[in-house]
Amino acid sequence: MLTHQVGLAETNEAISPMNSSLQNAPYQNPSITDQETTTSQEGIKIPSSVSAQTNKLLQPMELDKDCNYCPDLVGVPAGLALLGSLPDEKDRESDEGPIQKVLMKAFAIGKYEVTKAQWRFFIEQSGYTTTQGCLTWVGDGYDKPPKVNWKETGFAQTDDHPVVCVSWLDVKAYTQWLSKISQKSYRLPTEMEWEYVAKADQGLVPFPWPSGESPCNRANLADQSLLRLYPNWRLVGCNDGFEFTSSVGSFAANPWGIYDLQGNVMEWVSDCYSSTIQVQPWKNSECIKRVIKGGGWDMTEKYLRNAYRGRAAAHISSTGIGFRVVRDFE
Ligand SMILES: [Ca+2]
Ligand SMILES: [Ca+2]
Repeated sequence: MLTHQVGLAETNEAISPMNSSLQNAPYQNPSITDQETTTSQEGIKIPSSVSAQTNKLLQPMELDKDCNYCPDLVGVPAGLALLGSLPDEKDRESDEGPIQKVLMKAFAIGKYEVTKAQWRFFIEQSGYTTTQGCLTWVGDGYDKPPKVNWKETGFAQTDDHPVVCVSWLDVKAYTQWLSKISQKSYRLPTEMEWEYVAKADQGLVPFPWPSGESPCNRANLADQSLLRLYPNWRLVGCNDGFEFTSSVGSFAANPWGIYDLQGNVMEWVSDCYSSTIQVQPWKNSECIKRVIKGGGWDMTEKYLRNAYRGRAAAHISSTGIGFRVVRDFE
């Protein structure tokens, strides 16, 4: 369950960076996407600066937050990421390959999706104006009702629900602001980092739960509770108890102690979408769509698979898309 609920009374508190338990650790961990890579005989792509000295985190570990309204973080260790899905995976799509093996450096990632309270604090402190026009299902298609935005989503949300109606441009601005006020290096996860954490050393599995287990026990997805409002929607045949978004941390954590990677809201990642998995960063400034991972409250199990690759243009926002952050070790 959520353990960091914060009250509105704290909204105007001054931000003071807190000491991270890893602040003085000897990490040198720039983003893997900024690195040159070499390929080993086994076909594993290895960032050139990876070494035993720069990856000392041996297991996932909760870290201190950098400020009251900063996201909770979990440090994840260096390790081998397996990206993509096996050809015989149920519901696999053609853009989920070729399978990549990449040696990842340690980094910290949001324990939860960024919440509405955390987003409100950003807006109040920065004066940022969120992208207008939030895609919303209106019964016979998607529209952008003028009154729907991150504050008023058209369904009930409390402060510990994930923020939605935020575009890729908006969430990038959030990470830049967070970096400035915390004096740490925040950014969106790369697609590789997101999938590395979602698979959590379990191999090329479609989900973090055992085959055959009801997804409604493990994630907030498009379940039978949506039927009343979305009678023609594609739904799974079970009930997870939440029509729309749920409080972050309402379902069990994955093996690395990270919540809601699958379901609740889809999550923006930094990568530009292409028809195959790209290990190297997209350098083209004319990126058309950004990748979205994990499926959400309005999607069926198929879209919650670790390897599924949603996508949307950077200026698009919707009631189903949110995000989580990554923080580099200094
Ligand atoms: Ca649900
Ligand atoms: Ca999610």
